[in-house]
Amino acid sequence: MTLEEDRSMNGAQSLFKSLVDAGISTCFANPGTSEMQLVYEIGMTEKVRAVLCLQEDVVTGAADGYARMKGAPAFTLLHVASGFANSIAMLHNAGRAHTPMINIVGANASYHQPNYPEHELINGRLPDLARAVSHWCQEARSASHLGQLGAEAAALAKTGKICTIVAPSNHHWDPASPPPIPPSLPERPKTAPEAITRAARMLANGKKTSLVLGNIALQGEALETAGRIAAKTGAVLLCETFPSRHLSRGEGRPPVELIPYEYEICVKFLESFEQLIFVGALFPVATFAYKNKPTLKSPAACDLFAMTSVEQDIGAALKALAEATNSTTQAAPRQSRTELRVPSGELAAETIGQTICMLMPENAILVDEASTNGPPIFAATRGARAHDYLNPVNGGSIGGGMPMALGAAIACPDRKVVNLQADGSGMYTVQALWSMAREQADVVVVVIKNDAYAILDLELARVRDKEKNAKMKSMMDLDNPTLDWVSLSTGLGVPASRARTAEEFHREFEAALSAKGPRLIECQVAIPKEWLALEEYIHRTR
Ligand SMILES: Cc1ncc(C[n+]2csc(CCOP(=O)(O)OP(=O)(O)O)c2C)c(N)n1
Ligand SMILES: [Mg+2]
Repeated sequence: MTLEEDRSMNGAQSLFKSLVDAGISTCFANPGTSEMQLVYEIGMTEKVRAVLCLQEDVVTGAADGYARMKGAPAFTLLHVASGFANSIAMLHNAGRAHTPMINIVGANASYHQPNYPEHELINGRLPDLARAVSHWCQEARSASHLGQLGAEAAALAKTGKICTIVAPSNHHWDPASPPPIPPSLPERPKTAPEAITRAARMLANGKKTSLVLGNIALQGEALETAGRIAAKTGAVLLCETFPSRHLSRGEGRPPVELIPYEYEICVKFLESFEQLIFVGALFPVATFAYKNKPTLKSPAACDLFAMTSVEQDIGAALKALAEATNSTTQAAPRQSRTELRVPSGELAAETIGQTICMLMPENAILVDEASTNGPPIFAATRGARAHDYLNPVNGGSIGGGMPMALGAAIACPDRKVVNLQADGSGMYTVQALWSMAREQADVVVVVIKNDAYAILDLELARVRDKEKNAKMKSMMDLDNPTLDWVSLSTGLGVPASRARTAEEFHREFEAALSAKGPRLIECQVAIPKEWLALEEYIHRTR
């Protein structure tokens, strides 16, 4: 019997077999009617773990966090075009972060689509929609095709791609052939030797230079190699503003500074650099255009050289650069542990950071969606115990913090996850708390509550001629009513407490860490004076 003749399974079983055979067995799901055969088959197998999320951006945000920490994809289960549409903001971030992911989007049975086309958007446009945020998207044409697409998607996703399979429901229940053996992964292309030679020359010419790292250059052996090169050549190690994958940092790791997001702060930060060499990282381009401002945040005279892209073999490129700069036996610099005292007084990003630096356990995962309060906490945690740092905002969509923390906790059940969560961003995907409770995800969510979309005050300062009025404020303030995160959290099943001083936070954080399972701490903070001064400066120099 050939593979085509063997119809011992249905399309859904063939699809799941193709994924499981490729080692992809964790599913973040929000199903509907057209996914019931898929739900049934997942229920019938021991091999797939399903995690229900109550909004689709939680599904894709969690799959992003999972894959970044696991280094391998999860798959999502989403319901028709409307469900998929809800998942797009976090898919967009995941795509920009080169996160591997497979989406299974159920659709109406192929023969029924003409009868109820609205479900697939007008005239079955779901694949068009999916293509906008997927590197690869295919609609299954038969039950057997589902398994074939699963095998193809599994191979491609692992190279850091978003793969979406649109799956009409009749192909789930119809008889299907077993899936083919997944194609093997193509080797990543190597960086051209000329590019390595050029970077080595730049590192030897005496100019102030940085190696700007992204993606897997920020982890493991690749980071060690970058550290050796930096120690030998005097280059400064920087990390792209929103690192794709994750950044390994803290005690014992080669220290890497984050390129700031905020335009004016970044321009100042980069002003002394004469050369930037990029290794799997993006150029420091402003996320948005600002009136009368250049788009690059680096100095106009600075020489920017993209040595290696994320598509290439980053580890091999760094090794080659280490050889070209005689750095292979050089010791990499090591971050030392910061010794701190228990902070006291005002609760602010700095004191929150001090506590986290003191107490966060070895090998923790720090998920940073603290927005305006992120940079001081990042600075305060340089000398924390060794940990991995995740930033969800790669594509500029906010709301990834809690979903990503959920996914990271599912991927790494033996590691503590600390999620720094700005209040406005957190409200996009607050449903993630419920899944954390249900899965007993080991996450401490630290909500930084400033009752505002504070960052937008800066952005408004760039364009306003007069003071902001009450109507403008009403579009950026989160008071009236103020959010009660303790109630929100407990209502969604996650025990929560509130801190108003540095001492209270220290106590609450220590208690939260000592328990296993999710906890939330609401931290009421003021908008810092430095931030108000920056707003004033931006307004004056607009
Ligand atoms: C999906 C999405 N919607 C809207 C925005 C626009 N936006 C950018 S920052 C921001 C407010 C962030 O506020 P918060 O998370 O409370 O952080 P804060 O600035 O107060 O520190 C908004 C609404 C966005 N980036 N992404
Ligand atoms: Mg806020």
